Amino acid sequence: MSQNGVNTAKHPGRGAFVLFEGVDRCGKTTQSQRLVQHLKGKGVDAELWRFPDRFTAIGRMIDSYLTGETDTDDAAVHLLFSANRWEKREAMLAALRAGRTLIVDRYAYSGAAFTAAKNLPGLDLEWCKAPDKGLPAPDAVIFLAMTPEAAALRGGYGNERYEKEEMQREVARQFHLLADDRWQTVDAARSVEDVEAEVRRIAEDAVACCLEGAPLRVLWAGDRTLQHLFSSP
Ligand code: DGP
Repeated sequence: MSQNGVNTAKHPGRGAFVLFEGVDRCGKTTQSQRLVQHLKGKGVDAELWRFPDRFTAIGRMIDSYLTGETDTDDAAVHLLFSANRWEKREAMLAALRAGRTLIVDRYAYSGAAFTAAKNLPGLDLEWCKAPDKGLPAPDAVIFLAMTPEAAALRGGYGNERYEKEEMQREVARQFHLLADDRWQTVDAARSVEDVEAEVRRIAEDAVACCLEGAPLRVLWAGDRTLQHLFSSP
């Protein structure tokens, strides 16, 4: 029933929401993919999600902004990124209710950190957080810590809008201001296997807590929870 802290038996508890955050090229994609495979191998119903979801109508606008095809006002594009998360909220809740664990590559912390990193008048970190308040909060945030310089050495940045060392340095600074009680910093400069071992431990703990019925919290809203949505009929 229980291996390495993960209970794989059928249970009335909900799925866990495990989030990866970090600067570009810190290894989120590799680690999130490996984690899903690992959890599935242990009999956990797990699925990989990624924000921005570039395949919705809003996501296509975001994609065109990121690739430089279009220019959009900074405040407006910030709200598009947030809307892209809100449009997935119902599906996210339904999956968690069905007992599915979601491993999510970026979410509202990236939303706040990337816009705040632009240091634009009026768009401070509190303003940046506001539109995402009320979304489901992650049960664990795995912050893959890596300096932008080290990240740049990993094959270099691509050509998208934010893939520049100076921007990434400011994003890292903003991320540190966003660390909360669900936040776990993992040194991502180590080998894939070492990072993975720590990631597994954090995720398995979250899965176990949620199986036992840990309430899903509301993002950036203190102790508010969404537990009423998870009660049995
Ligand atoms: P990715 O598909 O994970 O490589 O993300 C694309 C880029 O968009 C990356 O540089 C991070 C940035 N990004 C992700 N989410 C948000 C967001 O909500 N707001 C802003 N401004 N940028 C974001």
